[in-house]
Amino acid sequence: MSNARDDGARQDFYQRIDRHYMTPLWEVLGALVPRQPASPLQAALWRYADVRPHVMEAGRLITAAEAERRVLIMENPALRGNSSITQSLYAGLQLIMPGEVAPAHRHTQSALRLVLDGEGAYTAVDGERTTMRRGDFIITPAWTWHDHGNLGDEPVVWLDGLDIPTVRFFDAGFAEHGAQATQEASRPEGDALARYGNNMLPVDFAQTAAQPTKVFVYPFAKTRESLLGIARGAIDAHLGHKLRYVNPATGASPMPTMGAFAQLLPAGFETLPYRCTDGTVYVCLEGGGGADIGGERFDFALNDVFVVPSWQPLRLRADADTILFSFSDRPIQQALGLWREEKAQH
Ligand code: GTQ
Repeated sequence: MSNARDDGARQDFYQRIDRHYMTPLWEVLGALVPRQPASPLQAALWRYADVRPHVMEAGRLITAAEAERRVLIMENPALRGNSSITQSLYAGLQLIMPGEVAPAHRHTQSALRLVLDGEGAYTAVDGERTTMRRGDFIITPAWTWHDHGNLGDEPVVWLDGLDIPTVRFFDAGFAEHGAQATQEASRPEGDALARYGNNMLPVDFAQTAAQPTKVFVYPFAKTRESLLGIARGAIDAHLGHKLRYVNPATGASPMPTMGAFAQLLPAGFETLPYRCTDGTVYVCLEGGGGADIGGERFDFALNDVFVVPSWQPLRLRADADTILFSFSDRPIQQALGLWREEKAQH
């Protein structure tokens, strides 16, 4: 039993141990070991129509070369100043103007790109270029050289997703600049996809489970074809028609720290409430509709980005045939045995 005298004695005790950089567990145990996740994140949506003018204004204020990467970071409203959209993930909108180059570098952070707006840009990964088309999912795994350029005549914008907060958590960030701004092409465009991404592998190829895939572009045309194909069959009441991107050599996620997904929701479809422990970033690639995130409602249209915190019940509604891309830290949680999901029955 606690009384006033005990409280005084305890406060005095806390102050004395504070000088030794110690603090009592019993005051914080409930928060440290919660009964279920209580994410500090806020659900949020970035309307592309609202933010695009700001992205374009950045294009007039600074060159890609000066910025190295001309990106407007999307920060979770509850994590301002942290460059984080979830606890483990970073997201931003990158702009590259015609004729510009974002110079070659590499880092221990892994990156994914989802092409949103404009044509004519490319990303080069370890000596191979890929033309960036809308909806393409492109990866630059940890420590791979990468640069971007725009050979076309219109601004190109894509979503960057990186594991920056994860790598920062481990204090394991390293980076290097390339000797040249633009990588020398050592393989023709399409080489990696032909070797590793077409249900075949080089005869002498061996890969360990943790290695990222050699496939670094997942063309939207293929993703779309798969989604439309499975949509002829039964639909999942919680997820719609949903697939995950994989390393085709292992079935694991393309990169060890970030998982990526694509789902099709037919016009008029509404999902049953679903929650999972991976805070997730969604992007609307086709159609539009609504997201109910823990009772908070958002409407989304083309290229809008929204974030769903860990363990918040999510309901999605499609007003037209809708394709959503999403990414999260699910592969980390699964590797650690932490990941959980829950499917409500109504
Ligand atoms: O394209 O390499 O949004 O290094 C943040 C850091 C993009 C990139 C970002 C990066 C990059």
